[in-house]
Amino acid sequence: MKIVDAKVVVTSPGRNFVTLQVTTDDGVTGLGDATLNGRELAVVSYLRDHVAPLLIGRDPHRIEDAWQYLYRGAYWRRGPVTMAAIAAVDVALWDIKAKVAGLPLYQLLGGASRDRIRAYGHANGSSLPEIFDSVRALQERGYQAIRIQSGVPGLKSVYGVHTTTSVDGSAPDVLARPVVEDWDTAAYLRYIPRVFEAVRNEFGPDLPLLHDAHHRLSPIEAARLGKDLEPYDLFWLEDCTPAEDQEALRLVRQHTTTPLAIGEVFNTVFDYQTLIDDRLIDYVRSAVTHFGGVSPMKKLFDYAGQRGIKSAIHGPEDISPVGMAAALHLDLAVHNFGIQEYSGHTDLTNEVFRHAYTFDDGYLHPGEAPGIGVELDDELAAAHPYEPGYLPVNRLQDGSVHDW
Ligand code: KDG
Ligand code: MG
Repeated sequence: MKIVDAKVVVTSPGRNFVTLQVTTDDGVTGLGDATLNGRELAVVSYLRDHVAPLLIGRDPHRIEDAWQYLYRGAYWRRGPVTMAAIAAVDVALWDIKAKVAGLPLYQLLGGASRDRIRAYGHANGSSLPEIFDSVRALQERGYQAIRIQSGVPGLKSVYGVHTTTSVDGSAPDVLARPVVEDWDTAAYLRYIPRVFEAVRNEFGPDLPLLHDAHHRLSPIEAARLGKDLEPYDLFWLEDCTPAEDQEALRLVRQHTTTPLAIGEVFNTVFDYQTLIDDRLIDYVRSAVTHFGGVSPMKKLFDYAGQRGIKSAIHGPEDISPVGMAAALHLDLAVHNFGIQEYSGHTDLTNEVFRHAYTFDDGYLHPGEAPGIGVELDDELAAAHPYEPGYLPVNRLQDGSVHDW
């Protein structure tokens, strides 16, 4: 069997998605997600100009060899663009292998370790009543674990949640530049424990609650937040310190028993080495789409599992249904599954990417279709072309740039 075509499809059914479609001489197709929010076209070029030509003529079954060829062979390894491109190839080849075998991918990863996959959803609001309504709306959709993001008095934006209006109220000039948001760490640290106290009082002790600090805190600030949140029994505090600094979490860990999660912007296992070896975290949060695909994610989970650390694959709406499907096959198969983030997609996105996975009663399942279980509607995808778009940027009150 040989690869005869590798096509990059960019579509925007509400937001941009980049998909690699690999076709074999037997007419089997495989899909991989390569969406890098706000930098999509860099990955398109990497795939189209530098990777697709190298795939033609290769045996699609040699997945590990293709991965090593693209990772080691390029010399310039790691980084989000490279690893998103490699991820798309890896997932597309797993999709082909599983389709040829006539099995859903999870069967090739060892088979199901569980019957269903617990998901968490995103609640947010700029006031407590808005947050409560948002939690109730998620509960009505079946969610049994919920991430809470809150506005902070004095700040105009709810941080870490995609917005379309700048802090000055103007609409974004999406063609030109990102919207600007505002931030005040001291105000945030004072306010967030009150939000979780109110949510616990409203919804009781049993509901698993999560919170994402989006890399905005210094180690000592994160340590204080972790301690202040202990009475509210969080499932985790996510991305509390800057992603580049593994040692930062050592200080946080020394001060709090609030569980810690990190990894959505990590690209390789080396970003986790100290964190896993020294048990500084409880959950690894990488996305299949940004970590080089199913192959390295499986290795990461096996490594993390040796230290009792669990999986929690990144799954916001900027991971396409292709990336989500790949995640769900891993979730079902690995023993040390923790939880799966799941925001869902618009109806139009679900039409462009028809998928076998399901969400019921707060639990996901990848379905039993051979492969990863996603089919791309090329015509509908083409009817919704790329639209320039950025994530927001964040500035402190003095005008300096802070992490978003
Ligand atoms: O593109 C950025 C998003 O993926 C990110 O903001 C989502 O932090 C996020 C999360 O935990 O889902
Ligand atoms: Mg996050």
